[in-house]
Amino acid sequence: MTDKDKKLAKFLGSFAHTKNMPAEKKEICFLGRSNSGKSSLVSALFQNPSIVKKSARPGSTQVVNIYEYADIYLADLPGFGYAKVSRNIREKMSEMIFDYIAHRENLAAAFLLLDCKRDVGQEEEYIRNLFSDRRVPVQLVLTKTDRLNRKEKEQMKKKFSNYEKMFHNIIFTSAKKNQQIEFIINFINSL
Ligand SMILES: Nc1nc2c(ncn2[C@@H]2O[C@H](COP(=O)(O)OP(=O)(O)O)[C@@H](O)[C@H]2O)c(=O)[nH]1
Ligand SMILES: [Mg+2]
Repeated sequence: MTDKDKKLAKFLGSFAHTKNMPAEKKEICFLGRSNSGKSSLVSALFQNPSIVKKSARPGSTQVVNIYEYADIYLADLPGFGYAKVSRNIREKMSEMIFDYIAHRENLAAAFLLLDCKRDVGQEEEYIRNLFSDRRVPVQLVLTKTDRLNRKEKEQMKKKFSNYEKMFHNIIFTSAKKNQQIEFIINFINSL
């Protein structure tokens, strides 16, 4: 697919509370650890990627960036996993994420991103369970697959096949190489 096949998006704003977010359209969210590739993936979906906001540095206000994408909203959530020492999973994540998952009424689906060199951790399982309590389907998106050679890719796919029951879909992507970007766009359009 060429960049012209992608859609123009519009930045709607950065929000620190779910109650302030626009809610006229259905929404799909992107979340994952810091540096998992959220902003890069969102950029890869747009014909005008320069509108995508860079993620806030740790310590600064945690916000959700919302984009209008044809008939749908796309939400880029704050990354989690910065705090190295914490007693429980919730402390590793911004309250914003819990507020969002619990209260965002127009949520239709979630993309949970994970660097393909990592493994599904407690955080990912925890988040996945929060979404299933709300009956929101979660797609596990493995990112940066261009960093693996053919053999590593095979091993990686085998590793993640253990999680097929846990997720609605498992998608192997590279924002850099435009891998499976069309699949994600088609999924968004199908909702
Ligand atoms: N090789 C490669 N690097 C990527 C890809 N996607 C993101 N990155 C890199 O991973 C880092 C984190 O990406 P970013 O999109 O900012 O992650 P975020 O913190 O989840 O928003 C950056 O250095 C990106 O350039 C990809 O598909 N391939
Ligand atoms: Mg980001």
